[in-house]
Amino acid sequence: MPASQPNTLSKRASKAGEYDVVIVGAGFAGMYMLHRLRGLGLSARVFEQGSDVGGTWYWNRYPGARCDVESMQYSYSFSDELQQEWEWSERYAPQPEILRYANHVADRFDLRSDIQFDTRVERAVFDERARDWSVTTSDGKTVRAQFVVLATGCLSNARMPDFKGLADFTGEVYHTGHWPHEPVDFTGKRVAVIGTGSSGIQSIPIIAEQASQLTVFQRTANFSVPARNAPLSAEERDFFRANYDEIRRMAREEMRNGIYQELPEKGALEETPEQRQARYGARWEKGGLTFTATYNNIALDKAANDTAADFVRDRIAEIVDDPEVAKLLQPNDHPIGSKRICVDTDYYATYNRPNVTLVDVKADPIEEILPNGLKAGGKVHAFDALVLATGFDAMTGSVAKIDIRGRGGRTLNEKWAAGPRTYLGLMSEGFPNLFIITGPGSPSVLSNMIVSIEQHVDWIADCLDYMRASGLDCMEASRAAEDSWVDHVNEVARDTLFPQANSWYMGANIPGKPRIFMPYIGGVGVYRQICNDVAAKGYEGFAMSEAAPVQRAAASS
Ligand code: NA7
Repeated sequence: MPASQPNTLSKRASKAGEYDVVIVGAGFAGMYMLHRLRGLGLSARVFEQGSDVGGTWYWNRYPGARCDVESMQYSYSFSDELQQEWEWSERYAPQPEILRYANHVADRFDLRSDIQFDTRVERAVFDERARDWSVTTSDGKTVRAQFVVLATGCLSNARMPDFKGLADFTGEVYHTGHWPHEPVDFTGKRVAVIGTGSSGIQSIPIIAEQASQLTVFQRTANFSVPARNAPLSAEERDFFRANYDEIRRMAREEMRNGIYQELPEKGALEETPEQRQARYGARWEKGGLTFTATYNNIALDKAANDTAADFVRDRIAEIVDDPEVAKLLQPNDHPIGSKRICVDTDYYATYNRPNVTLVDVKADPIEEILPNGLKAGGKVHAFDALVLATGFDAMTGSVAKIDIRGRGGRTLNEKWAAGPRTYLGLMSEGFPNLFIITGPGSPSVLSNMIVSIEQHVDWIADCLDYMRASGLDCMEASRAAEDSWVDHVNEVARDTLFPQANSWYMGANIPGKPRIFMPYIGGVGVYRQICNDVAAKGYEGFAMSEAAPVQRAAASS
């Protein structure tokens, strides 16, 4: 940095226990944030609760765990060497491979030396006089940082259900989001799975192959489409590698959800039933999340949505032999896509196996867990191992676990008691110098997470660079900007079918959680443009303040 340039940020590099930035979490967001900050010459410390990098891919080791976005796209784009050299094995890489990739990135960019593992951030308190944060970790230490970046992940706080008697179950208990590191072998065991979201739907076919008996307890049926997973051919890999520049650009700028795909030009009702059948059939055969992008109004128009939902319900009836079981598996309480659709391998066909039983716990709710099974609707089901595929306190759960105190000692949990409030999903008013990566109010979970992570990290890094160059040391979302952004997020969601589902997008899976549609549904391209415009207008909607003269002097000395 030239000597004349104000250097209000990097003053902290030299003092022990003081950093320009503390990053919470070493998943894909935290790792890339660290890499970018290093490139700016800023000092950063990452605290990670797990014993290694990978975030959600570190914790979610359940059988069959895969990303529902194709690997050639669910991967970093910031380094062309990285994207050219990494060999994804399958269309949807399995969790161990994604975790190996995360480890490769950590090693390749030498990130580990600035990451402290096995350490939870428990508290972060903003000091209004010093305009920095004091961050206390589970090892009892406190460090100071001018900025804190929450890279805590959207699906990182596994939700343990509060079933009566759960603690007294004498067999093995697993949560899909907290799976052991050692292989779990269900061979010859009677296994129960509670939950039929994505984690249940991915793991059930594999558990069914091992277990002597598998009982699936379903409260709500979910829509699932076949993954059509397969090894990637050299030609497929080469196509992406040769065209990555354009593919990534389109995913970022032109696709609503950051996934490169064919975009529909028509609404579902503009075509005849036969034409629709053919189009849905083609997408079904192709497999994957883009099924709900067969037409451009599936998320908007219930009648259009019904045509897609009926198509999937018909496929379920075709695949599942027992009509009663098929009926139970057919979702009928929410529009297709209003909960994240699942992407599976042989899920519905698994119910044709003689060792698999489906139990409807909507009709007969689980009353209690017994030492050797559970009781639902007065009936006892016996099993040796229990798998809880019961999901996450999504989007806000991991932030809420940290005692974050902003201006006037107000906690973020107090501020968010009626639902999260942010400006652009990046900052919350009253909490200066605190950034959230893929926070509520940004496209996050509605998108290819890596596309959204990279966009946020780049925006934050550019912002810190701008602040350094401008002699600024404090930044905060304004109340007015935040209010109007929250209104906009709600307004855009209201025009869609999404609020009709009791989804984790709405916080509806957690008893007592405010029912608010948390992600921004305007699409990643539109959202990126809004964020870029805000930055281009001198970070419009954010209040930024200059470093005190004494701090500037100390910093540049
Ligand atoms: P999800 O999608 O939240 O699924 C959780 C499942 O667990 C869902 O079927 C729930 O039924 C069920 N559940 C939760 N609590 C209970 C109780 N008490 N009794 C019965 N059933 C229960 O989590 P996943 O981990 O599968 O997937 C999360 C995301 O990860 C996924 O969308 C992908 O983006 C990746 P409910 O629907 O609430 O009736």
